[in-house]
Amino acid sequence: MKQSLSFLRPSLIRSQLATEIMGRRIIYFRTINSTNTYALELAGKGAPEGTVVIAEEQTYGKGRLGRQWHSPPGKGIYLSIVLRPQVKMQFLTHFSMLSALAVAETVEGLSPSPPDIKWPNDILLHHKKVAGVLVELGTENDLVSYLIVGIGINLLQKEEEFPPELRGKATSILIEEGEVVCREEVVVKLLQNFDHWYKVLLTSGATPILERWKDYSHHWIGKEIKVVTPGGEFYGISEGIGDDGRLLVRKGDGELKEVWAADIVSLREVRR
Ligand code: BT5
Repeated sequence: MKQSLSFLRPSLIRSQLATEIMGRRIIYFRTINSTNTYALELAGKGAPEGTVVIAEEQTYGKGRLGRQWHSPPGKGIYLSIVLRPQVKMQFLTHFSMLSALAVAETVEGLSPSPPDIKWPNDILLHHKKVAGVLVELGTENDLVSYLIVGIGINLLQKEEEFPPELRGKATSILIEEGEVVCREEVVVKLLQNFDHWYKVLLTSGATPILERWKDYSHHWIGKEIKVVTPGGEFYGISEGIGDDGRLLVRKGDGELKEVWAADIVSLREVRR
C-alpha cells in the first residue's frame, strides 16, 4: 500500500467504495470530540442508514463503560456508522460481533500475522490491542431504532506516540508490520467488509457470522481467563460463545457462567 498523503479525502473514499449501504453519505471532520457522539445526534435527527462520520482526530474518543479512546491526528481511523436494523434488543450482540469481524478481516488484510478477536470486540495483534469497537444505540419500545457502530483502528502510531499507560498493551500496524499504510484504502476496505457482513446478517442470520468469528478467537477459547464484570471478577476456562453472543465460562467448581458484559483477560496477561 502507498503512503497516506496527509488528510483523508472523503470524495476519493466515496468514489472507490463498492458498497450498497455503508458510506452512502460520508461526513468528515478534521477534529471532533467523538464521531460516535456526532453520529448519535445525526441518527436522532433521522440520518439514513449507512451514514458514516469520520475524523482525522478525536479530542474525546470514547471507549466502552466511560473509558477513552486515544485518537491522535492522522494516525488511525476513527469512524462511526449509522445503522437502522429492525431488530429487538436481544439481537444487539450480533451487530457487535459483525463489527469486530469486519474490523478483524480488515486488519488481516494489512498484516501477515492473523489478528485475534478478544470477546466482546477487541482486535489484537500479537496480544496487543490494535482496534476497538463501541456500539451505542437509540431505542423505541423494545425495538432498536438506530445503532451507532464506532470503530477505531491504530495504523501509523509509533510506540512512543502512545501514552505511557497504553505502551506494551496497544499497538499499530506500523509497529507490528513496519508498514505505512494508506488510511483511505483501509477505510474503503473496512466499509466494504462491513457492508458484506451486514447484508449476511440481515439475509442469513447470525450463524455465518458466529462461525467466522470463531476463526479469529481460538487463541483464547479453551484457555483460562479472568472475567471482570461491574459486579466483580472470577476465573474460569473460556468455552466460547453462545448463539446469542454470550461468553460461556466454566468455573473451577464446574458451574457454567454466561456473561453478557465484561472484560476478559487471558491468564497469560494475568501472570505477566
Ligand atoms: C473500545 O473500548 O475499545 C472501543 C473503542 C472505540 C473507538 C471508536 S473511534 C471512533 C468512534 N468514536 C468514538 O468516540 N469511539 C469510537 P474499550 O474496550 O472500553 O477499550 C478502551 C480501553 O482501550 C482504554 O481504557 C485503554 O485502556 C485502551 N485504549 C485507549 N485508546 C487506545 C488505542 N488507541 N489503542 C489501543 N488501546 C487503547
